[in-house]
Amino acid sequence: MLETILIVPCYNEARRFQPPLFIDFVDRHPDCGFLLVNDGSRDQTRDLLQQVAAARPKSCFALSLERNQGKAEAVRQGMLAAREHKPAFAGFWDADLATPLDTVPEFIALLKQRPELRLVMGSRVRLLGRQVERRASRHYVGRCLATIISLILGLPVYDTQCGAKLFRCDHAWEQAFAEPFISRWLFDVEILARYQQAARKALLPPLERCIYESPLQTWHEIGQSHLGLKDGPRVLLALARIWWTY
Ligand SMILES: Nc1nc2c(ncn2[C@@H]2O[C@H](COP(=O)(O)OP(=O)(O)O)[C@@H](O)[C@H]2O)c(=O)[nH]1
Ligand SMILES: [Mg+2]
Repeated sequence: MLETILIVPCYNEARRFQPPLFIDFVDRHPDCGFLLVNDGSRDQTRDLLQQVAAARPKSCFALSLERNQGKAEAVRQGMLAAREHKPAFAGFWDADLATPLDTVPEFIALLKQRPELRLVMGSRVRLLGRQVERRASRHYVGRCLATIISLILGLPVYDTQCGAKLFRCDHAWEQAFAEPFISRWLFDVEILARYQQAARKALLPPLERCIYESPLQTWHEIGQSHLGLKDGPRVLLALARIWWTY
């Protein structure tokens, strides 16, 4: 039985994806497994993911979507597939390992030590003595976006967009991934909005008490971001749609 399953959404990741890091991780952490989702890639991603699954068939699984559907749907499909394994915890982790896998056990420990927590999210806070490295432009654009998101959600959250999140597999988690998301890149915001709806119906405690942002020790920006300044209007429009919908 796998206690923890991590969904890794992969789109054209043949150059960045490093099979040995994933295999080594499950060898050191036999309670953990990966569900690797190929999101309609046009390179060798699918084969690479299948190689990992073949190398560790008890803990690594590959899922392949025919056509590219975006990170939100890739993660959602992974979560739906993960439910079959009945894990205690399920999360998603960016394939570039901008957040190192060694952070996973920290997140698991938090969920175990504090039963009230439903979700642990990585938070890219630049503090002295840590290695949280982003280009300055990306840092400031990201901080502006994060502030707007926090205002829209009415929640004092610092970093919704970090690609490292681990959920307790409860009813709220099932509900959060039951329906497709309306945005491709801001689905993290939608997840929080869905948790907030659950809290409003008293199905969850207030989110300030059951979601924990864990400041990362290490986060390295790897490669180009898919969002740039030119996407500003599109991002704001997507946020407006999310605000309207939820
Ligand atoms: N660009 C892109 N990434 C996707 C897609 N579907 C899944 N992903 C995955 O989403 C994760 C985050 O992507 P990344 O390129 O690191 O974006 P970042 O948020 O700018 O760092 C990676 O694991 C990607 O492989 C997609 O349609 N487009
Ligand atoms: Mg990245």
